[in-house]
Amino acid sequence: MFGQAQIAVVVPAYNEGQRIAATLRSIPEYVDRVIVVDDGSSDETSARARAVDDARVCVLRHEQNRGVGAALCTGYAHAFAEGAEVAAVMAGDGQMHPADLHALIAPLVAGQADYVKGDRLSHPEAFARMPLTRYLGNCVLSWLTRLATGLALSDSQCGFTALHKRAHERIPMHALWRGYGYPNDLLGFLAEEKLRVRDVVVQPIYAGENSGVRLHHALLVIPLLLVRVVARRLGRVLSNEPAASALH
Ligand SMILES: Nc1nc2c(ncn2[C@@H]2O[C@H](COP(=O)(O)OP(=O)(O)O)[C@@H](O)[C@H]2O)c(=O)[nH]1
Ligand SMILES: [Mg+2]
Repeated sequence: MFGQAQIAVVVPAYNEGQRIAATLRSIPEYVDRVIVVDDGSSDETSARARAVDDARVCVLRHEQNRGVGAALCTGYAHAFAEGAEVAAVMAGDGQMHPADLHALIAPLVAGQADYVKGDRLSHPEAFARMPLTRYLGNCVLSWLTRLATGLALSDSQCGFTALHKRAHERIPMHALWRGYGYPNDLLGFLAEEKLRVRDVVVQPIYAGENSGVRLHHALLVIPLLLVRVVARRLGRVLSNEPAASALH
C-alpha cells in the first residue's frame, strides 16, 4: 500500500526470459500487485515470471503477439478490475529504475495529477547515457507530441508511467494504438479529456537490451498517429463536442 492506495505495476514483456525475473524482484514492497503481460513470447518469459517466488505476481498471456500498447491495455484492465487506484508501467527488460517509481505514484495518490510519466531527457546525464539516435529522435518526437497534444511535456517516448483509475475510466482504451506509438496516442486522449499530465525526471537506463523500436516507427508510425491526434482534437472543436468527462 502507498498510504491507503492500492498500487499495481503492469509489466509488458515480449521475449524477456533473460531479464524478467530480475525486473520482478526489483519491484518495491509498497506495490500490492504485479501484473506481467506476456505478449505472445516464444521464449521462457511466462515460466520465468511464474517461477519468481512472490505472491504479488500474476502472469497473463496473449497467445499471439499483439504489441506493447495492447499488452498494457490488458494489464490496466486487470489491475483496475482488481481494485487498484494507480497502475504504473515498468517494462520487462529492466530499463526502469525502481527507485524512481515512488515519484511517479505520489502525485497521483495526492490527487495532483491523473497521469504521470517519466522524463529521461531532463536527467542531467541524459545525453551521456542515452544512445545518440535515441536522444535526438526522442527530442524531435517530444516536440511533435507537444505540438499535437498541446501538453507541456518532455520525453514523449518514455514508457515508465503511472495512471490513476479516474483517467482509465475516461480514456477509450479499446481505441488506443496497439503497437509502438501508444504513449503518443494515450497522451492525445489525455489531452482531449483535459486530464492532468505531469512529468517527473527519471534515470535513463541502457544496458545492451534489445529494442523492438525501428526507424519506421519514428519516421512514419508516430508522426501519423500524431496527425490522428490533431484530427481528433480538431474534430471535437469543430463539432463543439464536450469532453466525454463533462458528460458524466
Ligand atoms: N518489442 C516488443 N516489445 C513488447 C511487445 N509487447 C510487449 N513488449 C514489451 O514492452 C517493453 C518495451 O519494449 P522495448 O522494445 O524494450 O522498447 P524500448 O525500451 O522503448 O526500446 C519491453 O518490456 C517489451 O518486452 C511487442 O510486441 N514487441
Ligand atoms: Mg526496452
